[in-house]
Amino acid sequence: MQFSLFNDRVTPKRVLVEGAVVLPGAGQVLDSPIMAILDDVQTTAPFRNMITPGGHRMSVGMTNCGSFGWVADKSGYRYCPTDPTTGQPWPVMPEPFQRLAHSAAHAAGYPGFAPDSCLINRYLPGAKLSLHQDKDEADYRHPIVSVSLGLPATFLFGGLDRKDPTQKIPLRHGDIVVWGGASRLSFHGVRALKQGTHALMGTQRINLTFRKAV
Ligand code: MD3
Ligand code: FE
Repeated sequence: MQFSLFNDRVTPKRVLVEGAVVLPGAGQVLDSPIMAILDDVQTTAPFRNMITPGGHRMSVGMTNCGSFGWVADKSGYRYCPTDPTTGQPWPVMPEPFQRLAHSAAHAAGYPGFAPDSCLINRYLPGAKLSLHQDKDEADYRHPIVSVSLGLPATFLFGGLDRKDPTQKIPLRHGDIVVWGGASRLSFHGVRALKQGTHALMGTQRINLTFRKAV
């Protein structure tokens, strides 16, 4: 068996489906810098509830850091070098984020991952993300690294067809999932967040997704 050496608890890494690897608790290396980093990012690029092309306001609050940020508006979904709400570049991707994304991808079998974008999702109680695919990136050979922080959530993942059955997986503080290979285009979503209080993160769930957008 192989082990993740990121965290104090020595935990096995787990293959969810072909190409998708869970590193339980590995994101806890961000425990000490995370609150200051989020504070910094949202001073420049506040969380906002984007409007989908269908006209729906998303319940998840979003912002970005890195050279490109994912944005939604009435005309579609895309990666943009500037924040549409301020016209300014997104905040630089902090070193601890870059290092974690690179090492998690490496541990999952995807060496050389150099993300140029980090989408930061904030879930308050009731917020959810309906089933979707991540298809706005230029090259699907690059994986996506997701880091869950704060309150636990139920993550849903299905297959390559929207109608494929979904599996439920609980994601807890510090859990990292690396999505590559055959899993890269699978449908996925997040159930409505339940109320609670997390010792470090308070009454929210934060999800970081690291992407090579361009
Ligand atoms: C499977 N975020 O930002 S993370 C998203 O918890 C997104 O905020 C969720 O879906 C969240 O697009 C889920 C897990 C995840 C992220 C990207 C994936 C799973 C994925 C890309 C392809 C396949
Ligand atoms: Fe997604």
